[in-house]
Amino acid sequence: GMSTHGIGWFPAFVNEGAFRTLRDDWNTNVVRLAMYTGASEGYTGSAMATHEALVRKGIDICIKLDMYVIVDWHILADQSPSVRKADAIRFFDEISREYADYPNIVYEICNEPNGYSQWDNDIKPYAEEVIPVIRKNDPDSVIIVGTPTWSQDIDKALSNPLEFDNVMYALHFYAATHTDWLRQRAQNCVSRGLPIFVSEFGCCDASGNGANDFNQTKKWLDLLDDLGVSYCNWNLANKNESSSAFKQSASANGNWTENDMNPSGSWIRKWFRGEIQ
Ligand code: IDC
Repeated sequence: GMSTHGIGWFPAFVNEGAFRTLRDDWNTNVVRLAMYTGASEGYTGSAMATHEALVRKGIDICIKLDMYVIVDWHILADQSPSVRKADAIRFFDEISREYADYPNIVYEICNEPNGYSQWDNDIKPYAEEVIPVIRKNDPDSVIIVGTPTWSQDIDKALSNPLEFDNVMYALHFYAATHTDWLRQRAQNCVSRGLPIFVSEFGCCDASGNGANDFNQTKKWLDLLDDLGVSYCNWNLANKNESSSAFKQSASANGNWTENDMNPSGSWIRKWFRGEIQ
């Protein structure tokens, strides 16, 4: 599937025409709704309710279109998910209560812990507080948990896993930055039974910009297909950066043509359609 950019910055891309095109023309079955959760990233004051309303709008569209939807608590600038833990608990309690009857929803409770945020003493305890809140309302939905170092250190989760069912761990890669060594880690962890979900990857470098490396992207996606691991591409927007699927001139409303797409958007659409061997 595709991941949105921050829905607070690119709200127009949360619409039925766009998601329908992703389903029918891009051959995808999941949309990830990225809601940034740092105050410095716009999740503050009255904007919080606005962004949460956009999440609900995106979920409703995915339910209507019979697609999966990943509700991504997109922690990034805050480094540790503990910073907004109280809001996370309130938000996931509300969403899981409202949508308990819909198997479409996948919860992603912390996009990319980074910096000082470590697994054993920070991310795992956060997950141990947030997961029961969701489980109380929605007993068996899939919950994705981010891992240290911008969701690269899945090995930390392998050494000290969570004791809940239906939990998966996030592995994120940017193809021009993360190559053989991180693929090796993915392979090792999966072979040892760790359930992983690549809820975000880019064809370019980790800045979200710079040159695409489709050769490395293909190595990654071939491996993930072999392992049976799902993935979402960053990002569904028309920002002036190479990871944005669309040119700034493109509309947000779907029915896109080649002319609307950046190289990454064009490549990833072909990949999803099985047109790249
Ligand atoms: C990037 C966006 C960029 C934005 C920046 C800061 O592409 O437009 O200015 O965030 O908010 C991630 C993050 C994701 C990043 C992306 C590229 O999950 O939010 O988006 N990236 O840097 N992890 C690794 C790379």
